[in-house]
Amino acid sequence: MNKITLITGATSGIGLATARKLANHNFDLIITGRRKERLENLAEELQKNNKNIRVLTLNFDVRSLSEVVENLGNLDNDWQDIDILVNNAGLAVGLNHIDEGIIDDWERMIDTNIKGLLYVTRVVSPGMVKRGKGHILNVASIAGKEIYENGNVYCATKHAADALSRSMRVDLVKHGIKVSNIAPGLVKTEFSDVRFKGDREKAEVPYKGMKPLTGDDIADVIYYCISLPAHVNIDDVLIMPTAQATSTIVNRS
Ligand code: NDP
Ligand code: 8X3
Repeated sequence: MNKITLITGATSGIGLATARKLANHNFDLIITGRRKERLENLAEELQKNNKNIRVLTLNFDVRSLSEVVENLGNLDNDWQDIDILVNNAGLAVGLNHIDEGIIDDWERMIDTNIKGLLYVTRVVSPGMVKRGKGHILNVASIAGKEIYENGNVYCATKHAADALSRSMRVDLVKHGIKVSNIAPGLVKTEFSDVRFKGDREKAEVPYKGMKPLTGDDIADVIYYCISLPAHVNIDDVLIMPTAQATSTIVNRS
């Protein structure tokens, strides 16, 4: 029987690449996101290319506790035993000094990156506890290890995700559940388009003159973490482009 993996935020970037990677390795997939058409197109693509897997699409906003509970709390029997949870849905919105921060941007980041991750984990983890096994991977960031100018609230949410990875590991170790923190540096996805609210020119700036990571690079790491033997856990992975030494030191030669 295939293992069941739930990936939040599979409509783009890291989540999308992870869905493709895991489908190729015969995982049954629950893929989620707000953009329904993208989810359905992805499900069709994955099913077409991988006849031996099942794919379920769930279209909801991780910021809404009622939507999370409605979608993940009422799964059919044959989808309930989630083996792997990839808490990936997340975003940065805006890049301002703290005194000029936009409250709505702050709320979107806090509600998605912290509360959304918590809501999904709260609904999915009891099943893992009951079965005495499971693996939770939280996509945090270099921004959860360091802070940078204007990164304030995004960095705070990723520091929270990093702390939650460590807390989850402590709370769940006695139930045989693995927890891995995945902390990438610059990855070229739709992340920057979202951060700069559709301003394509600004969105290109972080990647100028350097070779960023791709969603596929992170998907490879996630697949590596989940394919290790039962007694081995990767606690934390900091994965950076070769051209990036810290959040702000980037070789753009
Ligand atoms: P993308 O913007 O390409 O993908 C983000 C995904 O998250 C989309 O599928 C989006 O789906 C989903 N998402 C966002 N908000 C919500 C929501 N409220 N409810 C449900 N799904 C949501 O960015 P990335 O792939 O780069 O980002 C994935 C994760 O990686 C994020 O947590 C990000 O913080 C983290 N990260 C990214 C880095 C980078 O440089 N790109 C570096 C380090 C970490 P939809 O819009 O359809 O809902
Ligand atoms: C995304 C990486 O450096 O843009 O988490 O904050 S960074």
